Amino acid sequence: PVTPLVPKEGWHVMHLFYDVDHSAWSLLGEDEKRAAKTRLTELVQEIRATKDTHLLTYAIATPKADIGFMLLTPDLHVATAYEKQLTLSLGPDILTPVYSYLSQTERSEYTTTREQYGAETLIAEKGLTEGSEEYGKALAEFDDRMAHYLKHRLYPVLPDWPAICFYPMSKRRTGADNWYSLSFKERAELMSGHARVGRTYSGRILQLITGSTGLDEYEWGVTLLAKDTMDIKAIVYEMRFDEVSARYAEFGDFYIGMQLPLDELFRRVCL
Ligand code: 76R
Repeated sequence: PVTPLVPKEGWHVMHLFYDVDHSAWSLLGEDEKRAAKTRLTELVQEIRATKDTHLLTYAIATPKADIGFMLLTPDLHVATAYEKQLTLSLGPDILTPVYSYLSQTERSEYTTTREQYGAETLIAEKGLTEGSEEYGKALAEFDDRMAHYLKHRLYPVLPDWPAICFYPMSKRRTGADNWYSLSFKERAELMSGHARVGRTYSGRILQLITGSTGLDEYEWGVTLLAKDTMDIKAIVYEMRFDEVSARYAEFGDFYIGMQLPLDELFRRVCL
């Protein structure tokens, strides 16, 4: 047996994008087509039944790709085995990989601590007096939110919200704009501005930031789930004005998908 390749904390994450080869598909008989779809359906069920493993299935808008999968699982061997099986499940040559991204869930380097968040923010945001009962309550609420947030970063359970947006990004390293030559304090301060913008989208955007330095082309994968594509457009636009993105962010290609159960997904991509 192969020794599992599991990170000390968190999971491996693969974003997989495929084109459907309709000329290869059209050569299959009706029985073969039905058998192929059953194979993929059973594989998806098997993956979803695996411990600590999640799989999102979605249709991609525009011809950038047809089908997208987001796979989260601890062991890189398991992730890779499932990825190969997903690719082949409809038969050889039916699903052609067009883009993929490998990353890991990670805790944030800058997650706001109680001390950082503390008095000033609560007083400014909620008009509370330090030491009052409401102030204590607000701090406790903050602790709850952060505990939940930390757990979500490493071991996320993603909701079935219909719109999914994926793009990779890095922090700039050119000339005077080198994120990696800033001190921790400077970076943490900048990131708190980023988090402030992000928090105003609570309930509308579910974001998952996964780290990919040394694993893939960019430094992070950004996955955004939303109920309204306008919220995706709005948050990405608003963040462009925030210094962290305005000055330091570099982006890869954007993929927009619609989460769908498999039978709907087959219909959507004309299988
Ligand atoms: O509350 C907290 O303290 C968590 C703060 C937080 C961190 C540390 C946070 C909050 N993010 C963090 C880290 Mn984010 N995020 C992005 C993008 O398109 C763009 O311009 C950027 C893409 C979006 C849309 C987004 C949304 N974030 C990061 C990191 C790691 C940086 C590093 O380590 O240097 C990246 C790359 C990144 C990018 N962020 C939030 C959001 C949202 C919606 C939140 C609020 C989460 C919440 O509190 O519910």
